[in-house]
Amino acid sequence: MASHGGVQEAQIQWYPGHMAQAMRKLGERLRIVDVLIEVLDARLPRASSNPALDRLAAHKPRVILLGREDLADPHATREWMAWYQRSGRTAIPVNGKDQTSVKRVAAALGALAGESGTMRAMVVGIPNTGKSSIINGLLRRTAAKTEDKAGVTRSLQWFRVQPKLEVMDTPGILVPKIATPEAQWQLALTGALPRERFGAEDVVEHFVTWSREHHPQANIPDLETFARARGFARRGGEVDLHNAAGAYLKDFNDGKFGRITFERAEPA
Ligand SMILES: Nc1nc2c(ncn2[C@@H]2O[C@H](COP(=O)(O)OP(=O)(O)OP(=O)(O)O)[C@@H](O)[C@H]2O)c(=O)[nH]1
Ligand SMILES: [Mg+2]
Repeated sequence: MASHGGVQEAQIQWYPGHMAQAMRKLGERLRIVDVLIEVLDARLPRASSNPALDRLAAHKPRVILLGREDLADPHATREWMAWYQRSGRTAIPVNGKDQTSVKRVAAALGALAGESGTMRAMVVGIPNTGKSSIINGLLRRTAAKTEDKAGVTRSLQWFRVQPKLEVMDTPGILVPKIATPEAQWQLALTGALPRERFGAEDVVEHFVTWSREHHPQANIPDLETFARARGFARRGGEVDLHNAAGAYLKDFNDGKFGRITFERAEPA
């Protein structure tokens, strides 16, 4: 396992051709876009942001959405909202699967549009944070393709949300090189990296170690315990840790281990 699986050793990175191409196209389309809607993962707002987007669109008005807020620690999310506010930005927590939650995005966009009328917004972010789901929520129908895996949206596409509001869906884009080993396993765990790019067992191991330190009271099982409890034991008593790790990742992202935020905002 260590020879090919170690998260730190392996330097997970994922920057396929469609991302490089999307990044170029984003740059081109930016001129006709009024507002950027950046969808972060509320569980890791720092690691799920893309500095390349900041450079590309430094001067565009931007609404920051803390996506998957239903899976994040609500207290930590409030701290992040205050942090963004202090830095002069608006951050709205969103659950892309919840219509009521997405309505708040529509309201924020409406406020930005003011009386000027038409507005074009571009939805950007790393893979699998819920960009397409949020657009579907705004449209109140399933128009953009969504799926629980990274890299579903492959091209730039406009949707007319209201007579005067157009929103562009874009493919999730990661940085060519993920900054830290923590960010690597956390992005793998939260779903921004496709399963075939990392060793799921290692990712779970990192998470269990992290949770022992940060949430010692929480009832978070190690992989072996989880595997036995969930029936991944093989004949002879051995357990199928590989498939158990896949189920573990799914349970984590279904919120079965509670609402967990990995990164905390610096206090004021
Ligand atoms: N729990 C939870 N799940 C969400 C949320 N938003 C989206 N999802 C789910 O996450 C998965 C990914 O959603 P998408 O909308 O396809 O994400 P995306 O950002 O468009 O992904 P790419 O196109 O691959 O970059 C889907 O299974 C959604 O149902 C959310 O706020 N909370
Ligand atoms: Mg998408």
